[in-house]
Amino acid sequence: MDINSSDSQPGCQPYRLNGWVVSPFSQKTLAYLRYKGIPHQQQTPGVWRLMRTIQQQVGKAIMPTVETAGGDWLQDSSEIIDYFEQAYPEHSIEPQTPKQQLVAHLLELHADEWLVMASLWYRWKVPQNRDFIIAEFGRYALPGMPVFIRNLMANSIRRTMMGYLPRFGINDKTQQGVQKYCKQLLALLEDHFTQNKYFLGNRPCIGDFSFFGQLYAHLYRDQGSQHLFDNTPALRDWINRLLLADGQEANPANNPQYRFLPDDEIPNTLLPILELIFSEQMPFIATVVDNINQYVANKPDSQRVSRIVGEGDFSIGGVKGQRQQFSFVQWKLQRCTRVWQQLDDQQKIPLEQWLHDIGGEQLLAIDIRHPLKRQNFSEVLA
Ligand SMILES: N[C@@H](CCC(=O)N[C@@H](CS)C(=O)NCC(=O)O)C(=O)O
Repeated sequence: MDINSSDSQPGCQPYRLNGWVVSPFSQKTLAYLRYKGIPHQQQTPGVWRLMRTIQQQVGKAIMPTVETAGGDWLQDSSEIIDYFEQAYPEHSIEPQTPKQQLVAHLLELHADEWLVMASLWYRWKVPQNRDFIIAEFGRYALPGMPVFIRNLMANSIRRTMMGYLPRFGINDKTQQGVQKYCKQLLALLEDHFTQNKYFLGNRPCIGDFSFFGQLYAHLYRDQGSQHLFDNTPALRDWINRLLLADGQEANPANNPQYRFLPDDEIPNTLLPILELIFSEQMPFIATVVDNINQYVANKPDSQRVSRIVGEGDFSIGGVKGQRQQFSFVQWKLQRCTRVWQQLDDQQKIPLEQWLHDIGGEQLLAIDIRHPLKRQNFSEVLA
């Protein structure tokens, strides 16, 4: 059993994943565990477990978290997946060649930190979702409680979430842009998955799991946005492939069949998606990095930067807005920039040339002066 149906009973599995079916980062992590065939048990934490045990262990009431049989806790979907990639290196989801590695992490950055705007808008602003999502949240937060109490709780979560939307730059003005962007992206994904099994060939990369989390947990599952997938059969097949994965593709006996594309190839159908990332998301990320640089310049003795370093201009679907700058985004960006930092000068040249060719040179110009690292479940200056 898994979080897509109901709780599994505590058993003797080495890892326990705490997360809700409606949570994109939980679905990202769960899809990964399923695909790799890593033994795990899923739990849907109620509000008490979230506010007490999980808060005590990782410092916030957040999902997903993973508990190991040894009593260690992991938090943040990317960090959790990194942990498992080390523990289970067979059939790695990390491509070994530079372009593919970079693209995998750009896709991760995009789904986790940008597509989330569409996920949030459709879930909380589309009226047809209201009753559905209140029932869902009530069921997971307060299992076993009467429906009217669940509804009270779920309504209060809904109000809180609606209050958060402007932080992400989602308001009456930008919502048009959010919808336009989302529809454009889904069309591009459809085009890609008509020709490719996963983003980079016959094996999913981290970007597949990040996109799956946002698309499945919110847009595909929520009643008010399901219609977006009416004309995307290939995208639906890709979702189902990751939803039903059972470790078989990652099984050593099947390894040769399930590989990334040879010769560091990036399918042409990914280029317009990368263009979308470079034209709208990357300029905003550059403002986040600038403000972190500024923050540390003003406070040279600080060990950490604040969670939100300011507010920056952005544009989505061609509509301009302002959104808060979460410093965490730089940590996610560093997962991209470290790809070429690890290369020697000779190896860097073709990668940089390729970025120029596809309009991504601004990525090279982003000046991360103060890298962040994760320590005790939060970001600190490295
Ligand atoms: N960067 C985190 C994000 C996790 C996240 O935002 N989780 C949401 C639910 S999908 C949550 O629990 N939010 C509550 C909070 O941030 O306090 C990850 O990748 O795991």
